[in-house]
Amino acid sequence: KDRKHCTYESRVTTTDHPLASTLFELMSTKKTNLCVAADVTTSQELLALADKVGAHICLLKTHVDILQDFSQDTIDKLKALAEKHNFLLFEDRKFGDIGNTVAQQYGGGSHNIVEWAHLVTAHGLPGDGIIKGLMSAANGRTRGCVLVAQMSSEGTLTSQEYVQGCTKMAEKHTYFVVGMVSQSNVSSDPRFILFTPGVQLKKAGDTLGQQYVTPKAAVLERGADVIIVGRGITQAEDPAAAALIYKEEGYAAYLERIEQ
Ligand code: S5P
Repeated sequence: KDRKHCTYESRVTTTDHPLASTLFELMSTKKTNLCVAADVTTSQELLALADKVGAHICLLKTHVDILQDFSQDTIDKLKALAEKHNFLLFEDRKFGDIGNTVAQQYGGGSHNIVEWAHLVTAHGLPGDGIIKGLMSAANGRTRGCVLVAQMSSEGTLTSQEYVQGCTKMAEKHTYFVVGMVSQSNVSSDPRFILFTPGVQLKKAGDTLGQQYVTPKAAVLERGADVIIVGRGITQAEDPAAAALIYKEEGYAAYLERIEQ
């Protein structure tokens, strides 16, 4: 059966990856396909935001390198909030180097990402050594990666051939790759989760090349399983209320899609 028409619930058991199962399970229990992009610059804002939107999301996506005051304490508190509200942590590091380098960036350094992030993003550009490098740093922990197959930004260089290359790479490593960041139906395989950023209800874009579609268009036209929303929520007057709206829009579109 085509991915687009499978329920999240049915996909709990058809994936090869324990974290994909966990994610599908909590998406169907919490009735949400919303991932909030928590692009804020202080730990206080990050934790406050996670607590406000936590009930409405399946994933919290971070860029911890933009925090001015990153610390282990922040991570401990973030983990506690993830437990409290039942969501997973997704560090959008967009690894893009040779295996040996990413293994060090992922498994150590100032952020020790492997220790706390369930999922991380990586570019397919270097070839599958990047996956082998990440896996070597994961060293048996239950961790997963999402390959950036397409981007939401104007002038993106990802050709059809590149996208196919990423999909093939994912297929070869289903025990580590849980899916793709995409802007279209790059795979009909229900094992893969497609994450779509560039989602906003009110704006068409920003001044730096970001391009937006609505939650409905992301899910129904672009094949998103998970919608990623940043400023539409983080810059709203009431982020919790905005998250609820995006959650409802995204989930309604999903319910419509599985019926098609
Ligand atoms: O193609 C992409 C891939 C990603 S992961 N385009 C994106 O915008 N992103 C990320 O999604 C980006 O790094 C940011 O964290 C989020 C979009 O934020 P927004 O404020 O534009 O919704």
